Amino acid sequence: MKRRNLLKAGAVVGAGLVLPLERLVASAAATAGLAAFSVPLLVPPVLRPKTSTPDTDYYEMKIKPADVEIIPGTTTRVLTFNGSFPGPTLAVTQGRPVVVKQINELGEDVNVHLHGAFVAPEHDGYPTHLIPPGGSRDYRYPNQQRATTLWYHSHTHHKEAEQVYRGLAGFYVINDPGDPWLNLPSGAQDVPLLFRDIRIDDSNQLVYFPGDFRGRGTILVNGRPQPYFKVATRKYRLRLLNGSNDRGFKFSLSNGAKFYVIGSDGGYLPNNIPLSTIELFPAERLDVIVDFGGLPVGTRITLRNEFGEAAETQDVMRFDVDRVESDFTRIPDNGQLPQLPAIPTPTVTRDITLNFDLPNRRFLINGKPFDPNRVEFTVRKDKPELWRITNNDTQFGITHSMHIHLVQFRVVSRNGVPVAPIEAGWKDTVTVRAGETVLVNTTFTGFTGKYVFHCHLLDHSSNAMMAQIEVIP
Ligand SMILES: [Cu+2]
Repeated sequence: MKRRNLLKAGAVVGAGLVLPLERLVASAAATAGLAAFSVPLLVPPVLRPKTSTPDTDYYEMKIKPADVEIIPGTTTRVLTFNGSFPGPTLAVTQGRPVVVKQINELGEDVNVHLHGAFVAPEHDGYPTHLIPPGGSRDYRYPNQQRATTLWYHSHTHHKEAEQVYRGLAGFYVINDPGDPWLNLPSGAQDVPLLFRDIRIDDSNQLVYFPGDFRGRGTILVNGRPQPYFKVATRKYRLRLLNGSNDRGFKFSLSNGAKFYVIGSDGGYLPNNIPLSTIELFPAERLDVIVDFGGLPVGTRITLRNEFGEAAETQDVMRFDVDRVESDFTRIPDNGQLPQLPAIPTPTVTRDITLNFDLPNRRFLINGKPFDPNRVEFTVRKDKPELWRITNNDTQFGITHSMHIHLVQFRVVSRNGVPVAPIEAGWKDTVTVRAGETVLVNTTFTGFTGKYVFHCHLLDHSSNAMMAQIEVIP
């Protein structure tokens, strides 16, 4: 159902475009030439601070094009942070601020948004706060929020979809100094995995069309197509991020093993949730533990995508058990993870509608395209709000989502039914399928100013499906 919705979404967005057939054929040929699970998984490098003071770490990144190896033996022109595809991982400590200087060597305007972060508006990567070519900007991140996996990416006005598609995204992990007490898998067993799709042509170059969901038939994990990952007989903590513009994933493991989900977008869940399948829509993260303990060396387990439309999008990556190791880590149990506070009583209710504007081939929030000069809602700081978000695209069955900057919110219900535990924790992005009404409880704290909220199918957000709030004291 959801897959069909997404397929339809792709079809609808592409309605105004003619997709050259030869490129579709070339796309299939390029990946058909490479056997699945023939390249090793790469883990993005962890960036070191350039300098540190007693209370702040200073990082620096250059945003620049680079030629990287996606298909073995060939190079593909992508956009990068520091030449890395995806960008280097920032691993920071909760409560310790960092400043990231972003230097624009792209030749076009760009900016950087830290997705899921609690930041002042001038450091949020507001769509029109741009770094001109040759310029730079310092982004200050206080890291005063729960330990979790965030990600940074381009948020350039009208251009975020193409810039993220071409590579401008990376992990940002906030570690809690108290985490070692949990005895979770760590070090080489704590692995960020960015899943996304691309369309690649017969000269191994990325092809971008807005809404080209069906043409993006090659799945990358951390920038490599359908990689294998050698694992030991022990537990691994996998930080899953869907970095696709439009594609949703429904993951399962070919041996029927469970994912022990311990966190969502904004922090830990109150208990591990064992699940055989987990869905991950664009921009969402899940923090999961997978246990390879006790499996015979030589065991191969495929990470499957049950939403995939063909073998190339169904087989995502493979875990190859290649050595025996002892394991003293554990899956946190009841009472070991922080409990969720009660959802506060809202003081105001807001209605948000999402719909495709067929005559103009664009996507609207409350019937309007994004206008940086218009404030959709003026909200009071520290007052709990209820957002009632309705996806009206039943005619085309288009899935949307809602990402609200600055906050981590709580999803209350979907079509009147309380959400499952996996969605009941801290979230910054929620899927809203066609015809659904999702209730979200959110409180804007800490900062005042303008922040955007938008669908995180980036081919929609960059095509007008965005609006803004202004937080006032
Ligand atoms: Cu959308």
